[in-house]
Amino acid sequence: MTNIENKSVNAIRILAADAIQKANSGHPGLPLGAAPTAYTVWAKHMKHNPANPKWENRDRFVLSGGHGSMLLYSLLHLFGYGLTIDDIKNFRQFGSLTPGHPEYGHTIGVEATTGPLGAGMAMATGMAIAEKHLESVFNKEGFPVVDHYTYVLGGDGCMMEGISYEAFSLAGTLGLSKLIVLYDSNDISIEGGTNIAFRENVQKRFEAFGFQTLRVEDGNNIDEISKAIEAAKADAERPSFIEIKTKIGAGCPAKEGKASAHGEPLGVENVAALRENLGWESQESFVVPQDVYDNYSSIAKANASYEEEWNSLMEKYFATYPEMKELWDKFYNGKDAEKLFDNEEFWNVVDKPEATRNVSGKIINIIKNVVPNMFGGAADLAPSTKTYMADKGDFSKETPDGCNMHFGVRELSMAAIGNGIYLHGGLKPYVSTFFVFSDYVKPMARLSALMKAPVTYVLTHDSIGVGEDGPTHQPIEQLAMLRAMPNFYVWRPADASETAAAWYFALTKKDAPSALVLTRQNLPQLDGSGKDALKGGYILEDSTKATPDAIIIATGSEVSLAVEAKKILAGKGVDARVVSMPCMDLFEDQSEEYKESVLGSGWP
Ligand SMILES: Cc1ncc(C[n+]2csc(CCOP(=O)(O)OP(=O)(O)O)c2C)c(N)n1
Ligand SMILES: [Mg+2]
Repeated sequence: MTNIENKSVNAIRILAADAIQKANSGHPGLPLGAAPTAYTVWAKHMKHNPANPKWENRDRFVLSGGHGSMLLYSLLHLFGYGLTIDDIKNFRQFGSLTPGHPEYGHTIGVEATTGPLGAGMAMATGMAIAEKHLESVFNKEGFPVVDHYTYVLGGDGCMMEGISYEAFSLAGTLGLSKLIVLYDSNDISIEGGTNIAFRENVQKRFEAFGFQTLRVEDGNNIDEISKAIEAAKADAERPSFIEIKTKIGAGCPAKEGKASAHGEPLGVENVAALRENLGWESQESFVVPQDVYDNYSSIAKANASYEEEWNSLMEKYFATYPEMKELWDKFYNGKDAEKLFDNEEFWNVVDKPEATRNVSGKIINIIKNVVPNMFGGAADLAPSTKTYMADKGDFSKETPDGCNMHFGVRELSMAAIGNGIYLHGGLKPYVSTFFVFSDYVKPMARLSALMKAPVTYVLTHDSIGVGEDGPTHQPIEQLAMLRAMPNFYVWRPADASETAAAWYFALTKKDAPSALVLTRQNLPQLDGSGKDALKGGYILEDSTKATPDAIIIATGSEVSLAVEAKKILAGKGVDARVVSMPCMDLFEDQSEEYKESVLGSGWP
């Protein structure tokens, strides 16, 4: 390690320690311990261009241990991603660009919102899946236009969480050789040494998943870390796992190796001792020597050339294969889904009683012909959830061009992988399971909502009509749970055209996920249903009076019952209106005027 490299690594540590001290809150242990790893990846391996953080072929980096956010913010500042030193000073302050945990869409350069441990591991797996699929769609002899790595860094917590087991079992099966997992292995988590709760051989576990396993004994040795990354990149068959032995809070004498370094400021004296121990030249907080800035900016400049090379490759590629230009635009800026609005077949797939899961299955098989980048599947339930796209192939290690994902029985990581596929860009992901198992999905659906990621959740076997499986398979509180989630659009369509509306909305909504809650049992096709459903709620059958005697609001399988109830009430002199409300969240978004026209006003 050269002197300037050493100083550049220490700059990450000092900025993290200073910011956490100023905020009097945060997690210094990870940034201090993992600074050499992060520097090695970002400065020596990653192809990224701070001047264009959205460059499609950049290497991705996900900080799965989101509590170590200051590690990422230091890198984004030093590499010139636009985070200023004032942003660093505002760490953890309300409204700042440097929130407690990294937030996608809020801070430029953050590839995924992380904080729930392990989630980043699964989202990175999703990114690597997207990369592998897109490689097979676009790459031609001599034109590796999709060709990048996905790095993910996390600690003991990320390794303990079940979601990472799920995701990496799949990653090994799929041979995601561009996925590189960096394990900040410091044997410490919040309550103390990890041996109080975690003694398994993580290396052997990854070996069993089908990963190449590597180990770096000294987490301060950037040459060794770099060698391991070289080996990871060289394996074209398997994803790689690099365990890097580090000390939590490295460099701070009183804190190094101790659980107390994990989640509290080092303390003013210890920050001073850190400076002293690292031989840091400035005693003043937030001061980074010019030669360190220069080192980072020269690396960033050199990196920009990767994108320039790629741009000229793309130019030749599009000139050689003009049809691929059209396809690329469809994948990356596609407006194909909007065309479904005028597609008669899409809006009228059946004219007899039918389960909405079956209707959805037919609709998916229309969508796949119009929207070429549909990519998704189920957690081993596609025959029941009707999510299989006929003739679109199965995505596998051997057939990466397939568009049907087999997630295996792994609902939690399926949802996170769906997020990762979306975050990568280029694909429209959907995921599916039984509605009752949305309990297994929910924490990652929450991340979709937070990240404004339009992932579609197809959740079938709604409500009490699920058959003979019994209470374990009967969703009761799930609807209320999902409806309570902000920025998450829950659809419960009543028939085929409302199911089409739900899909249309899900595919065209740019900044929120949707769930389609679908029946196993047949539902009649209603008169008067259709595109009005795109308002979330509408009058399906009105009363003859300007002010109805009653309004019956129903959703999904109960709408046809409401229509029957209206008839019975009419016989008893009650003139009722029936409102179908397939998506309460979307109805909420409508104007007050519209809402009043449906629900009336001035009710006692
Ligand atoms: C799902 C989830 N559970 C619990 C937490 C709270 N938490 C934050 S960090 C942490 C311990 C993490 O240990 P490790 O990954 O080893 O990080 P280190 O202490 O080495 O920085 C826990 C339990 C969380 N963020 N997410
Ligand atoms: Mg740890």
